[in-house]
Amino acid sequence: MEERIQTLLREVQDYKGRGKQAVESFRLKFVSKKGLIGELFEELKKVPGEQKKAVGKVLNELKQAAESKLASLTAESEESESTIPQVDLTLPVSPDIGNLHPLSLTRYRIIEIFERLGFNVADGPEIEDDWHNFSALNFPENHPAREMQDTFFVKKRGDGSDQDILLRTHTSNVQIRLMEKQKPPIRAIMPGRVYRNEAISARAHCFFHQVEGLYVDRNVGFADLKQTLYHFAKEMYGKDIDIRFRPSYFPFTEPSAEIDITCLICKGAGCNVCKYSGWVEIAGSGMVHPNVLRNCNIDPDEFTGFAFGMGIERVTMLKYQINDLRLYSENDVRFLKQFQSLT
Ligand code: 2NM
Repeated sequence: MEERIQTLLREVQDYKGRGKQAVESFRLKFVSKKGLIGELFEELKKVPGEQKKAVGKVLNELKQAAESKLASLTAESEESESTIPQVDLTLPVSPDIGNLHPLSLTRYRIIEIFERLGFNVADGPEIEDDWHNFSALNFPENHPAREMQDTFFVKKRGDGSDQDILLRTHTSNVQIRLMEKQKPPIRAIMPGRVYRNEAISARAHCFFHQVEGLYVDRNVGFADLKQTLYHFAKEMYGKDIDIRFRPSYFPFTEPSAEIDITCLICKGAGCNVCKYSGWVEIAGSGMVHPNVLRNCNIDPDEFTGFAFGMGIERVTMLKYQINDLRLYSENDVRFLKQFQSLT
């Protein structure tokens, strides 16, 4: 019997199985009550008294050896299943990870510049009512921008609604919503998608993206508007560009101005992008019309404000010399990948 015990001890010590199943079959074979060691303990009862002590001693040693082997096999198999990852970490990383869309790159840059000037970022609905998209902004009832050819209507007045419901044509609706619910000082920019019913071409699309800005407080003047946009243009396009303000007209601002910078394509020498003027338009702006403030229950005798708006597509075109608006929405990877290093 002692010989059988020694053979089993060697078998236990040399056991090489790995993994959950091997550990379980080791337990069943040796350690469990009905296993080989259990059987030997049964036999021990029949061993004559004088030998019992010696045989019992080696049998107990075998039992302890089997139990500690089981413990180390169990620990080993748990470790290999939980902490050692089942992936090959030495494989090279795929170089084809994604990158930001150029319009996102520009939007993030614009937000960064204005946040440092103390502007918050505000958001609002793309499906809007006539009041927030047109009427509150001092658009006359018969203004051409309200016409069918420019605006996508979702629902016409009377069709279950007391006013037209439409896809916003600019992000100024967010300005109105902000002024309606928050009293000055207000200093925010509104990036977002806008919609206009236009035939798609290299220069026009039925949707595009804008960032508008609004600053309303006591004693906000045209000088504040000029300096803010002057700073923005230098940050966005570089210190060596020139900037000019040209008188213009918008229903929601008075006075209004359009802002030009030196053409980045020809550096002012004249090319087809700037139509040989040396200047390109980057934004519209103006002092918020008193009617607009009144429409939002802000007293124009106490508060004044400036507002501006620019197209993200246009800013991006100038910055990266992109000549066709359609590239932005075609998702051609050859185009998108060119912005990988800027992400
Ligand atoms: C522009 C140009 C000039 C503008 C004005 C307002 C508001 F709500 F304050 F009246 N929002 N946006 C504005 C002014 C937008 O985009 C070319």
